[in-house]
Amino acid sequence: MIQGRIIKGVGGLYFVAADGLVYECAARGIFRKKKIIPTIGDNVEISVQSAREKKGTIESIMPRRNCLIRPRVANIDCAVITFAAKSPDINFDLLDRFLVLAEYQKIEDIVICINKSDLSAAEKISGIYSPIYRVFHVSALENDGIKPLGEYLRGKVSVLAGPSGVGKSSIINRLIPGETRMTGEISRKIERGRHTTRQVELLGAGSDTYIVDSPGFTSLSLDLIKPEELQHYFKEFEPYLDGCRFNDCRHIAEPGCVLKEHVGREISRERYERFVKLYEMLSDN
Ligand SMILES: Nc1nc2c(ncn2[C@@H]2O[C@H](COP(=O)(O)OP(=O)(O)OP(=O)(O)O)[C@@H](O)[C@H]2O)c(=O)[nH]1
Ligand SMILES: [Mg+2]
Ligand SMILES: [Zn+2]
Repeated sequence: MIQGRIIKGVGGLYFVAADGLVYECAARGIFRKKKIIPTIGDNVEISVQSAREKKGTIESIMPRRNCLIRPRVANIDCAVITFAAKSPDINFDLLDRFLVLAEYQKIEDIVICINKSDLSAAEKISGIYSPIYRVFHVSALENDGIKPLGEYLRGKVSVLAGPSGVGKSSIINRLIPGETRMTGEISRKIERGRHTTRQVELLGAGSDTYIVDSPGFTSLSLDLIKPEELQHYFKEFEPYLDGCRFNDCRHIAEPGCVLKEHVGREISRERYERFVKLYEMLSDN
């Protein structure tokens, strides 16, 4: 039995990196019976059927530290929430949803990456988000700002998540030179329409470093989250959650709400307004 990590799944088969090799593995039937879905990023034990053909079977799956839902990846160290400064413009509702979902998934290290800095400076993002999260401004096109991002991700398993067309694959192409991922640009040249990433895949980026490219999406459901929990996923609210007059203050319209006193000061009014909007949406479900 050897230990490895699932880096890719294709039609019920799993590719497991172990001891510097990649094994093509089937999963034991028991997983399906127990409704356990082997997931990219899983640490697994495999038995090797054929060393020559590099074929094996997944025998067991180690407990997961966390598991992101969109994209579905387990044991993530760092979520890089990726948007573009322009083209497409930043959808702040969607940005906050990504952040909330990452917080809800208990990803310890969450950073924001704003690509296409060649098109706009994205000052608004810095103003609102830099006090809360580390923000990287990069241009995959001009290979600008990529190095500090790469250094930050070294030794971690990271996922680039964000809408379609913001340049996730382009950034990864810069972070992992050599193996070129398909991006929107490339396939326009071969005239097959715009290429978007379809596969979730763990890409090796040096020793102990993995980066997950993922398909972009334009909406993100937060239905799993209870409205009263939402306050815990707005990270900058944390210092002010316990001071309110009512223990179960929802920080919406209650008298004696201390959190609201900090809106427009330590808490950005926009972020607070999006919190209220999300809260109301979750309450309507
Ligand atoms: N101006 C500019 N364009 C960029 C930059 N990075 C990527 N692009 C372009 O943006 C388009 C989308 O890039 P992709 O890397 O395919 O975007 P993606 O986020 O992987 O998209 P999906 O796979 O659909 O989720 C392509 O036409 C890229 O050439 C950048 O830094 N500046
Ligand atoms: Mg892509
Ligand atoms: Zn309150």
